[in-house]
Amino acid sequence: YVLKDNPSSVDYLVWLVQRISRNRALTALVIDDSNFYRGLIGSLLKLYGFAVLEAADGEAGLELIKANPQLSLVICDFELPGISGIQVVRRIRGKYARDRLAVIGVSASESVRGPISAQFIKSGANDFLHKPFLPEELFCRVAQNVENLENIASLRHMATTDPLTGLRNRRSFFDTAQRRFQALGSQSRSLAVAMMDIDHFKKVNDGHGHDCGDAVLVGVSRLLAASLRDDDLVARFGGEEFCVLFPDLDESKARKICETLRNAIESTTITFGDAVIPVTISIGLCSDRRDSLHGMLTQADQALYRAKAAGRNRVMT
Ligand code: GH3
Ligand code: MG
Ligand code: MG
Ligand code: MG
Ligand code: MG
Repeated sequence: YVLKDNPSSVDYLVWLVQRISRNRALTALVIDDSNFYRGLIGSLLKLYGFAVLEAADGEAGLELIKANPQLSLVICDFELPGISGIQVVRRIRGKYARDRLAVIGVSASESVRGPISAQFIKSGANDFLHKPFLPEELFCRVAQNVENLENIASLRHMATTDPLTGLRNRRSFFDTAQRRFQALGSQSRSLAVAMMDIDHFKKVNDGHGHDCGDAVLVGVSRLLAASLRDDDLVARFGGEEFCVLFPDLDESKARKICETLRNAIESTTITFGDAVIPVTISIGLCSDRRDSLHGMLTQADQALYRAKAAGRNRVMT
């Protein structure tokens, strides 16, 4: 992705705009007390395809950040009425990481130019731009920073998502479930975990081919994702194994939900070409919160083993 030869500035900008805004409209916030610069930066960003929000002081800027979680970029002036640009950046970083929201500091103070850029960056800004600047300079900084965010977001997605089913992968399940488990601390709220495994899945692969097996995995995943509450955490744990964390469900409620899931999967027909594939799952459930998350998963796995041994297509605790 390097432009050949020596492109004109206009070509370069058009190329960059196409790259960074290929997925969605990006939103930027300009915090500057100077009407001139706020208007200039805002209109340049609009020209490059950004939706732009503006604030004339730090507190107003922080309010807009809170109200607009889709923000990708903040351009923040150094000298502001009320809290300084540096304080704004520190407050932003208390809540939003550098790899989720890019901040570019700007300042016109010539005499302390070096220290201000360093101060901004040490406080958590991703970059710095000195005023006055050429439009092209602004855009190169913006493009570089937004592109970094997008690359990180796409790596994060790949690291946490199972590519076949779109469900969370095992790593993401452990990270998130562990955080949820710890957040419960000594509260008496209930929690259940279920391990689920498709029955005789090998027969699907052997009888209809691997692509058909994949289609079954996708079908079962869709059904799982659609049947669960927003707060439930579902993941593809491995091959044809899935795992669910149910917050605030005691054993009898969790058992009912698992029974409904098991029944829904048994009743659904998954077709592949002309073949109709019967699918059932076995579920092992643990709702004993005294243990660690790992301990709960081990117990759920043992219950799953018992469900298999007892004839499959059933829920066991
Ligand atoms: P059981 O009821 O005891 O669970 O029997 P099973 O056949 O479901 O279990 P087994 O562990 O013997 O086989 C699981 C199979 O799942 C073996 C493996 O090739 C297949 N598998 C794992 N991942 C994938 C995948 O991503 N796609 C497909 N098509 N098959 C997969
Ligand atoms: Mg100012
Ligand atoms: Mg097995
Ligand atoms: Mg299986
Ligand atoms: Mg298995």
